[in-house]
Amino acid sequence: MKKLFVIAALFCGFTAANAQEPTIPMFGAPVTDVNFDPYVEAPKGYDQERAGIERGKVESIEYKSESVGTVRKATVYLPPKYDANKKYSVLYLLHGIGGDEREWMDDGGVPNIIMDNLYADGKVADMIVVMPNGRAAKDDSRAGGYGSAGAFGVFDKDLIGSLMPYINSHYSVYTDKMHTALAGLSMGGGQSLNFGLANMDKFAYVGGFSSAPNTGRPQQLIPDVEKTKKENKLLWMVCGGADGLMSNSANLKRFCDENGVPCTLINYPNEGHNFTVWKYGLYNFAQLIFK
Ligand code: FER
Repeated sequence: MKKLFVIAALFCGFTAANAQEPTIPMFGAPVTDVNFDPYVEAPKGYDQERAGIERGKVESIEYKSESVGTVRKATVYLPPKYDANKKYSVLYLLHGIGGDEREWMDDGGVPNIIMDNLYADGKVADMIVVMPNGRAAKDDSRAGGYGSAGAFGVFDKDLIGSLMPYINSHYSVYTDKMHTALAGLSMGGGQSLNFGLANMDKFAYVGGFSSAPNTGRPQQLIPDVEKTKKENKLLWMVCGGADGLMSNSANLKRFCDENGVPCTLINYPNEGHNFTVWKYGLYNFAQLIFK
């Protein structure tokens, strides 16, 4: 089995040393047997640093993880003029198999720039963005690669049991589900769908960007259609049209359409498994939550 992983990793162009998301090839024809939602181009410059606007602040935090048994790191974006006398919503934003708590910031996700621009244009609710390390293991370094898929699977214990309580007690935030969102890219997209839909009392808004094969089967994600319809406020996905992982998102979208569960899946035209799609995901998802 381990051998299979290694072969798959090599085939996908993934090595631990380069520590970035794997190149995902497209197998067979693109997925078309699903109702995609319309792709609307993001405005030019949405991901470029804009002169003359207020900027938020990015900081690194450390918290004690009960489930992992170590002190773990996370990255936090605070919006311009973050004010401890006000209260903010929280978006937890997860990374992929090749990343860690710095991936969005260091590998081209520019979440701070996207959020600064959205704030400047008055397009988002007041929120902070928390970027955890979703590899819930004692060694949570990027070198884990595909071998750490299991650690991604148990991150919910750390997120809900330790990180969220830390954030709730160290920042001026609302703690209820209507002010808490979970989204991520690739492995982080799968985690968001898995953990977000399994914990609708904690997360009302769930986003999956190019979700990976760790994504649960639709019937596992939505075992009770009526409950999901009632308790989830946003189920939003995007994936590149040339990304071999599209079926993970398409399977869920198809199930939702068949069962009357509101759900969005945007097919980013001709795009692969990369930050072009993930930046677009953040830009759009951030505008839809907490409103
Ligand atoms: C896989 C292909 C891709 C897989 C995970 C990924 C666990 C993750 C990709 C990413 O996070 O970018 O078969 O299996």
